[in-house]
Amino acid sequence: MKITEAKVIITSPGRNFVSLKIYTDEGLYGVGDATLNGRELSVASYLKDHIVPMLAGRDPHQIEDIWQFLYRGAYWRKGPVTMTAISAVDMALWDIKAKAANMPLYQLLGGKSRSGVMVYGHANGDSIEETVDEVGKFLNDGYLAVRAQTGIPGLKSTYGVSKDKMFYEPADSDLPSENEWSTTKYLDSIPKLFDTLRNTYGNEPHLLHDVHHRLTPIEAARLGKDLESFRMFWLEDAVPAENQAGFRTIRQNTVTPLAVGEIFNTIWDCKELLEEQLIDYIRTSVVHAGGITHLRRIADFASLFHVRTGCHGATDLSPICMGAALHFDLWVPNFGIQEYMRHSEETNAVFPHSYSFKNGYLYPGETAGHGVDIDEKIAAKYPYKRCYLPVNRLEDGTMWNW
Ligand code: GCO
Ligand code: MG
Repeated sequence: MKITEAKVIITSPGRNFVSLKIYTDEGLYGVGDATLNGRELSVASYLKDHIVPMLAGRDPHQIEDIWQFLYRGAYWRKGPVTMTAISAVDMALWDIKAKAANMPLYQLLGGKSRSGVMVYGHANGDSIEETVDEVGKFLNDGYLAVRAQTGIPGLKSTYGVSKDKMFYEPADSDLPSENEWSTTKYLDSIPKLFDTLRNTYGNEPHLLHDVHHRLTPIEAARLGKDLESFRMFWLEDAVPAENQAGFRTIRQNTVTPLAVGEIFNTIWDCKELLEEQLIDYIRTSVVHAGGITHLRRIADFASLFHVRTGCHGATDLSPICMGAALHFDLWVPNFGIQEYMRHSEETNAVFPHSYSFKNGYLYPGETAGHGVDIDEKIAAKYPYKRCYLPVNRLEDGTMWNW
């Protein structure tokens, strides 16, 4: 089999998605997600201008060799743009290989390790009371695990609290909107939220929370301690993680489980975190961390250190990424949980897929490949619209982490 051509498809059914479609001389094609929220066109150009011209004529079955060619061959290694582009190629090639074998992708990875993939949903509200009600709705819908984010008294807006509760969307503006942050106000609110949640729903539901990179290690250690009796499933992105050693302070001071990695793009971003057992869940995704090929390498390394997977699955990762992630999750021995932030009806129509939700679990389906396609006619109805994530400032105006 030979690759004949590849095409980059940009569509914006409510938010921007970049996809790569790779065609072969045997009539089979594969699709991969190439979406990098807020920087979408840079990956589209990387693919169109620099990768697509090198694909024609290659054997699509040589996934590993093509991965190494694109990674080593760029000379400039790593980085979100390069790695998202490589991920898209990798996802599309695994799709082709599985279609050629006439098997769902998980079979090629080693088969099922479990019957379904436990997912967590996103509940949020302006106040603790509203957030508690929203968590209840997810539990009623059958979710076994829910992430809870709440508005902070005294702050106009904060990460994770949305107007539309069902299809929450953080990138909403053609120029970055500005949020305001106070660590003192935040640290005061969050333990009250989880105290109320445990009093209302007991200890059984898994509860998660995303700090979204806003604390220092010592502040994160304090929050972890304050949350200990509420038995969190995880505390996510407690600090920015460029300095992996920073996690030592958090780790030495709390037994609250730690998750990190949605913005990592290679194994090098988490090597120290894993080797030193500084985290419990690694959140690297199929789309931003080098596709199935590289994610598998990260997960295997993590398994040596009791670290489980918890792949990023926000709405800015397209259904193609979700489909591929579910096959990975069904196989990966050290699976922890999968994030599942529901896509809108418009998005689902552009990306017909075989995965489905039931009683807290997602199932990838038995379609050959990763089970997600792109309907180009519907996709063409939604042209690209520039859209940024917000930024964040302290109350005195100092730039902070969003
Ligand atoms: C999450 C994430 C998202 C990101 C978004 C950025 O845990 O799902 O933190 O909400 O902010 O994916 O593009
Ligand atoms: Mg997050």
